[in-house]
Amino acid sequence: MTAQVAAPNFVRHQSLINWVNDIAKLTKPAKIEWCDGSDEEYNRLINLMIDNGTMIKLNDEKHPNSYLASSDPSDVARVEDRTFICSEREIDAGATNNWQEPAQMRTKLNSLFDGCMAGRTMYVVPFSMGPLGSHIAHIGIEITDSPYVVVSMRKMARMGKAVYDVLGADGKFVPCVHSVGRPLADGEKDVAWPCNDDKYIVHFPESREIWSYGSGYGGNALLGKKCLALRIASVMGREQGWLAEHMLILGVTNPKGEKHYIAAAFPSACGKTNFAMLIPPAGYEGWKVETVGDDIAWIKPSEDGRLYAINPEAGFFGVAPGTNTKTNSNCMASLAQDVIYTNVAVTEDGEVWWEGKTKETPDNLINWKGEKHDGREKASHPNARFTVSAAQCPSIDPNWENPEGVPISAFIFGGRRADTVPLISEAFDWVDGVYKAATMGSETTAAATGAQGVVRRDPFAMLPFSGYNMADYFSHWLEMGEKLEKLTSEHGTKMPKMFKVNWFRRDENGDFVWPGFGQNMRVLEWIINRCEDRANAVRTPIGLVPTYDDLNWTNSDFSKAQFDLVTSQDKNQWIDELNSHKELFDKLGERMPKTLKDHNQKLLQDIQA
Ligand code: SAT
Ligand code: MN
Repeated sequence: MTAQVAAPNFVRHQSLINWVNDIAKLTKPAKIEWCDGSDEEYNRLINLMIDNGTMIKLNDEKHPNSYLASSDPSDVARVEDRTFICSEREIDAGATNNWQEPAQMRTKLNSLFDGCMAGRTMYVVPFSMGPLGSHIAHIGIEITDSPYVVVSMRKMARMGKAVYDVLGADGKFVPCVHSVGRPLADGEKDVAWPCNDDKYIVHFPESREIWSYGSGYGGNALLGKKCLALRIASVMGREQGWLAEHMLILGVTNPKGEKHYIAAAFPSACGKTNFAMLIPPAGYEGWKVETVGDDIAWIKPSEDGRLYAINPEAGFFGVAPGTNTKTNSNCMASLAQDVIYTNVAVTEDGEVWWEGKTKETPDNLINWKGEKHDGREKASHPNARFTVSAAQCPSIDPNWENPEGVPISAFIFGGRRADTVPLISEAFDWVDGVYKAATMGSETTAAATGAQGVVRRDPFAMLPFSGYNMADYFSHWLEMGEKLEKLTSEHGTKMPKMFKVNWFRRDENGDFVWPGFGQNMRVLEWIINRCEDRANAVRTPIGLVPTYDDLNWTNSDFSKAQFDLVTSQDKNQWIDELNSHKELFDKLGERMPKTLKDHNQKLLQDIQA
């Protein structure tokens, strides 16, 4: 039997209603629920999940209104090898994306989704990426059979009834279909975290559709985030002349009250959330860092050549392990109440814990799999997460919901590299900046399934997130630069500067040398001063760099010898590095812009000279 429920009167969009009924016909849920984003709905779904064993309520004194969800041990991270970009032509997906012929993929999806919601409720979730009604926002409707997705979307996006007012009778939306892929037979009891070993995260860039099957976790299932705000939005941005980027946005104010906004790209689980919420260390009295976003930036050029950025999200889906009051006290304060945790550990009296939260491991700990913690395995999963509204962050920027966005003074590109890449370098110009971003490398983390700790090229930290050919993506950035150069020279405005950082250099014992976290302020200050044309830099073959004396070491015991270690440039390592950039460029094929290939050869000559 197929459920068919008349749409509630707050939905006036007939083709949306028809689409919902078509999906219901295909997926055959027991019930359809049109979500309104109310407290009543949120609490009801939370209670449903508590009854079903998906979640527990945490100690209300320690964690008011907060819950812990535990996923199936096989469903803990993004599945990049099961993520597909099904453009009409394979070349438009490019060498770094999985591609399948769209008609073939549709046949596959039709068979997967046929009856996949049997015995379950199908939720219709309206959401806006970006402030509701803003000219830069985009609306999505996610159909899902997971109540975990519904409650998470309410924190991560502007979700609820008001979205339909913006949409009206014929507004545009991105259709997103999600199922955990675990139909229930008549009378069958549900499992705590339904999912399917067979997973498909599919994007059709031309028709701007998203279909996700088999996973209930994070970026696989909360389709507004990586799927819409990065993969689909990157395609829109290329067509419409803007950028959808895997970047945090922060604002830095110096004691004189001058404020600069910076956007920074790092791969998943490389400290974006910590950097976005940085607390200036002792000696930086009068400085302030404020948070606009911690993961995604949509960036548009204005008529005078400046770039303006918004955070399309409304919440943080951050990595818990390693977070504590020392590494990120703003984040810890954001977690004071109303949090959904996933895959962290919990004490018997309902207090959450993860590796690095406190020095001592508490007694009576239950690990993320629900077993008594015996110290042999980690208590929380390395990709355990918190989901929380951004509005709860004490460092949230007063402009974080400004629909016009914030003006960007500089871009930072960073990766996790034990060697080769120095702490900080500034690009010679836009092309060199695009080159630095295009050739980013990083050791892989637990944010995605697969081998961990191996260096892979992750251009712009967008390797898993570009919805189109990476070579075309580089061209889009190069063209953006040409456009900005023209506009900024016409209007007397400034081009954003570009920098590359590496907080993760290690010594011969494998220990991190740079203390990171709040100490990154010293690098940030130099960056701001470079933007204001008042800091010194030395030219090296691979970029403009500060000397030890160019950074502010007030209240720091970081020595010149340590600085030399984290900023050293080894000629042979760099020859290998540049050759591996060339390998990436060769792999990206015929559409790879010649400008970047030539730049690679020029750098190779300079380093050998
Ligand atoms: O699981 S997510 O894709 O949302 C988080 C991440 O990998 O950055
Ligand atoms: Mn991310």
